[in-house]
Amino acid sequence: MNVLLLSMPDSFEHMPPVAVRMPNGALTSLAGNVDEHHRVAVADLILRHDQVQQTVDQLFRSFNPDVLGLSVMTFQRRTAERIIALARSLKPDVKVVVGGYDPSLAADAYEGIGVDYIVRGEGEVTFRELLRALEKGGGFESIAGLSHRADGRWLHNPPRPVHRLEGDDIRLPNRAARVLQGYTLLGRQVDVVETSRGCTYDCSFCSIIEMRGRNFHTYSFDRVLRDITDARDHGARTIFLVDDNITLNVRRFEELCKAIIKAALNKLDYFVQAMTSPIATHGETLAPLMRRAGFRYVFLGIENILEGDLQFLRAAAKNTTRKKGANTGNATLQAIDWLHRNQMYVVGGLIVGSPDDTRESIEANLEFARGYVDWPYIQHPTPYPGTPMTRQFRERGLIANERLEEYDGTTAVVRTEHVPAQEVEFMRWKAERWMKIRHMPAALWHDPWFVVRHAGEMFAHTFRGCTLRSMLGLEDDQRAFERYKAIRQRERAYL
Ligand code: B12
Ligand code: SF4
Repeated sequence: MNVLLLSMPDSFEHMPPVAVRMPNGALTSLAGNVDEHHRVAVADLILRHDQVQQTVDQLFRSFNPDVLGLSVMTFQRRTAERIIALARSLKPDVKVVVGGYDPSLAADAYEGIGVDYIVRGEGEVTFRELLRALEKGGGFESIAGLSHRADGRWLHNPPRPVHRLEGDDIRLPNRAARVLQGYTLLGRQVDVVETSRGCTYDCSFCSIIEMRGRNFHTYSFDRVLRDITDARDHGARTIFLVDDNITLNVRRFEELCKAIIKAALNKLDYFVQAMTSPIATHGETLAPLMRRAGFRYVFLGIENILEGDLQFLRAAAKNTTRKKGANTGNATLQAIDWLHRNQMYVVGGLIVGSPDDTRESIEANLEFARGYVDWPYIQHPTPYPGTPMTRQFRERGLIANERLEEYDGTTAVVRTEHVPAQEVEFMRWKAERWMKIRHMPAALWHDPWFVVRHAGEMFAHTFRGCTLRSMLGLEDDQRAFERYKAIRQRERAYL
């Protein structure tokens, strides 16, 4: 069968396509795990975000898919719906399959929009079995993790237990299946690699627990190194390790760094997401190893610098330093210090706009970001399907916006007890622009040619909505913010 797999074109404020176009790791993993006689094409629509309709049209003409698979996050649901309608108009009998976080956690929303199959949770084995059932013309009811229709009704088969990632059942991603090019992280070709799946924490804003429960499974180093090598052989110079929480097992992470160095794969740049606590506690040995292995950017899940907010986000435990088993305080500054001492950059993940936040508590977090992080990645709490936080916001009547296409993390869709949503977002937007500009010299030093060519566009993106008058302080920033909001509104209509 011909199988076309698409990821959505929607991006958000911290990932402007001019500088960041990241491949979707799920799709190449699915492509690597179907039976070999299928023809698979993977297209990340972020690479054609300004020509979505023409690209889908052209892919249908050239590839003539029997099966169309879409990977969808919640803020991309409306775009997915439109792509499905377009696909149906191009080929009415194409079988449409959806998977990823949104279809898994809000399966009901996909029942009436032209979808044939919903893959809930991990997809490799379920999708492989689905294609076999389609070829056989039956057997859908025995596929764990699949939702399908029978006699006009939707049936939701029992969930599939999470995979332990042992053995060769999940094969390497198939990067050769990609049909569009142009992945980049600040000018260097980027690819994604997994070394583990899962997390045992339960932060209230995170979808992971509802998606797969609290567990942690790892791939063997041999497989990870083969995967990195394959990414490099396909042109990658930067690798994003997309593990949910690689720092859960620090000893393993240190061994992984050593394995990367030993395999001479440390000429690549690495980008990873980490908790503050293990970096703070084990930074003395971990951080130098990370540096030697090639780590350049570390996304730190700081979440918030205030204890009350950390309690609400259920993120206090992962932000605490420990010595000999005893808690010794907030880990953030210590973690940042270890990373900076070892020449790594901190992407500061902060969340502002929790229910009890005041203007002062939001400002305290923004001030912290100004002082300590190299690249701000400040978001607002967003009520994604199935998270504990969503239930709390709903119970307290704080959800101000139900338009899911705006659930991108940088649009404030909830208000606090003290500050309206729009004002929370305004405060973040106003502060973050200048923090981002500060990182330009470091980016210029690393990738001069890219930055010289794209500095204008990057600057223009960061200051969208501003005019010379607003930059000179001759116009109220609120006006510039309104123009920025209007630009975002238009941009979201990808087709
Ligand atoms: C790495 C990552 C990123 C990376 C890379 C994204 C990319 N291009 O792949 C970056 C940093 C860029 C990113 C950004 C964002 N992310 Co993100 N990200 C993740 C993370 C940590 C891992 C995702 C991953 O690659 N896993 C590995 C792959 C193999 O697994 P997978 O994606 O789950 O896919 C499996 C199944 O879901 C299924 N599947 C997936 N798609 C499909 C399609 C079909 C057809 C089938 C059959 C099956 C299937 O099969 C796959 C293999 O088993 C998750 C989870 C987490 N713990 O936080 C969040 C997560 C996916 N991100 C999320 C969000 C919201 C975002 C942002 C909007 C904002 C933010 N919070 O940072 C932006 C938007 C990105 C954009 N387009 O602009 C949310 C999604 C919530 C939701 N309900 O939609 C998550 C769950 C985090 C959370 N907040 O809970 N993200
Ligand atoms: S530590 Fe990270 S992956 Fe784990 S639950 Fe919290 S936010 Fe999610």
